[in-house]
Amino acid sequence: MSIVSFERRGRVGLILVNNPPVNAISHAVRAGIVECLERASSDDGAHVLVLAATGRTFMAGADITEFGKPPKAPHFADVIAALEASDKPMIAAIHGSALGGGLELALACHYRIARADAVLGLPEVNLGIIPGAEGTQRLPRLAGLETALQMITSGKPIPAAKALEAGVLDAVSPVDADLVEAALAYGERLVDEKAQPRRISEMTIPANDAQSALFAEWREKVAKSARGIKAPLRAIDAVEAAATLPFAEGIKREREIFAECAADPQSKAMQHAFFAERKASRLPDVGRDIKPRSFAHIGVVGGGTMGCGIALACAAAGLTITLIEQSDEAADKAKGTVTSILDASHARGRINDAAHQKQKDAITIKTDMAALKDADLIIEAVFENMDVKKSVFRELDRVAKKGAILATNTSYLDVDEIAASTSRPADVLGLHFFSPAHIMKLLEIVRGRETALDVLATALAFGKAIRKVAVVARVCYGFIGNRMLEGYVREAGLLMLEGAKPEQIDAAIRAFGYPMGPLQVLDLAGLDIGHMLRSQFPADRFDPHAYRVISRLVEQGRKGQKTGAGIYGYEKGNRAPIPDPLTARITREEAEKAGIKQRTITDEEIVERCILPLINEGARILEEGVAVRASDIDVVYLYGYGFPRWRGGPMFYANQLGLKHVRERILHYQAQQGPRWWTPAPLIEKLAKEGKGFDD
Ligand code: T1G
Repeated sequence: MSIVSFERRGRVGLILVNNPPVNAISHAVRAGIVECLERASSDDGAHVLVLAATGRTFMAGADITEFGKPPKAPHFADVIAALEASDKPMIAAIHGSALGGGLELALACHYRIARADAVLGLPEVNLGIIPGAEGTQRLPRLAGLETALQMITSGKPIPAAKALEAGVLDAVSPVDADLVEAALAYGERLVDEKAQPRRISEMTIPANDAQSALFAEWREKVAKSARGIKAPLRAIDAVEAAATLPFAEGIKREREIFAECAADPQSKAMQHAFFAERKASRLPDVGRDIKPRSFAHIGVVGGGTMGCGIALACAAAGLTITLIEQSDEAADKAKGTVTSILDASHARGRINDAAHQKQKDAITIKTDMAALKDADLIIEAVFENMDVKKSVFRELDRVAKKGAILATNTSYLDVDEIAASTSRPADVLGLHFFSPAHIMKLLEIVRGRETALDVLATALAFGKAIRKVAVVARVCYGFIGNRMLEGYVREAGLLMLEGAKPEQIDAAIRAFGYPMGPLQVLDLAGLDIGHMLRSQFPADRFDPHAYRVISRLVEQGRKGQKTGAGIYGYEKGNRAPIPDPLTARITREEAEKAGIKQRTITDEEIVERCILPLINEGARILEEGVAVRASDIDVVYLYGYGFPRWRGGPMFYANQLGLKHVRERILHYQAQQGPRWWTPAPLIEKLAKEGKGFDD
């Protein structure tokens, strides 16, 4: 079937796009639509035309793989113009996701019908750009400024029902009806009614003096939510042009702003992130021919925060869960946790009544491991201690059915050692969730030495089913994310001893683009977590001074927000960190003991000292084969640790800095701090010498 086809059905011409998997609007699609439009307009038997797409979705946007390449005619503007100029009424028939350029093509049509489960959106800001096919000019004219500003600055799609209400759609067809048939019938009706083309570009936005206040309010709101990303604010400028300029000038303005955003490094980073996330689930040795095992029935061992979060994530994906706790009391507590989270989600309107009940019913809590005998995939989420985990796995080995997959949620411990405590190491791997497990998107899949390929394929399919972003790591201390985190936390601790106040460190890292600085995060997660973990390893494994302040705070019961005080103080019921004189005193004492002179430290040094160790450790992870590719490391940091998406991730950021520069700066800190933590990874030495980046 050609990429765009035309056929006449009754008195209606049907233009069908067929460019799997998401009907991305490539050059061939653009040329095909223009060519079919010419054929349709000269077919006298076709009085109304329908533009639709095959497969799982209407056009989901421009073909992002063409970005950065010289654009080839017909350009988007040519296709948009041809559609809107058609003197035969054009109907867009939407199913799946009409996104970006896809929705913009639909707006160039004169009428729009969608299947009830379709979504419509302009997500370009997620790629660091703004809609570039006149969407910023047509959507406000059709749906009003508020709806347009909300959709374009958030990048979030809206469901068909809402789009109908907002005037973006003219009709919605039932999910089980054939959309094309519904669109053709709609076309026949328009023929009977002698309907005329309705061109949005000819509509105007009624000027009113409240507009400048509206744009000012939106600029203030978006400046906060955009967290350093420029595109959402630039999108407001483009929408404002729709309200203040004639259409022809408005699209010129849109094009200028689009070009500025497209040229900005932010958009390169965010497009990198888009593809990196999808690449991460591809393993060189796990082809699509490897069939995943079933995972309909999930077992969870441990009903603490993690266990309940994992159970909830599975319930939200429609899976059945049996959760095991050790006692009736612990089981009741777990039931309470799960119920209160679902009730809160329901109260906030996140889930409807049916989903609320269904997800509650999906989770059965028991106290006998034998209840897991039919589970397909069992996830252990008990206390982070090797002996405890081994005893759980020995029992699972006895109870679980043949072919069941046994996964540990450990954050650090050796998955191979855990696997060796069972008779089925090929069925064992790590599924490292991030807390809270029902919210955080990242899932580190830790493949053991013996993990079978179909077990990996199952884990990848499971990750997609529960809407996680999965990255595969091999076994090492801390896998990818936590292993890199160690250097980040160590340097924050040393910077405190050397004279940078906690609030300066956190502010510098927030200015770099993180939502929270390292010390705020430690107070949020609990200072005792890392403290307890480090105590399980020989002391000389860690820097002798970096954690002294934290250790003393923990010894005084100051474990962070959960105890009302940690590195910072907190007022009751308020999470805002308050610089604390006790921490300052302990820091001075520990600096003196360590013979560390306090000095004024620049924000630039803080950023380099915290970020370069991520890059250096990431390079080691790459050269050891713990991560398959550099972009996987970026995905871990974007989805699990708050690294700013508009910087693409630590490895993408390093490529943009240049590895020669990265090496030089590491050597600069080697001179200041010594070689133990500041020796460039061999891969950085090699690539810097060759003038290459991590992806070369
Ligand atoms: N271009 C090229 N490839 C794309 C693509 C796109 N727009 N969208 C998805 N793919 C690939 C993706 O890499 C993956 O490839 C496969 O399709 C399935 O995707 C002019 C300039 C549509 C909601 O931002 O949000 O229009 O890994 O795994 O989970 O103003 O894809 O199989 O080889 O994500 O079912 C605006 C981006 C572009 C939409 C489907 N549009 N895509 O999700 O599948 S800019 C977007 C998505 C633009 C105009 C501007 C999602 C999806 P592979 P998937 P999914």
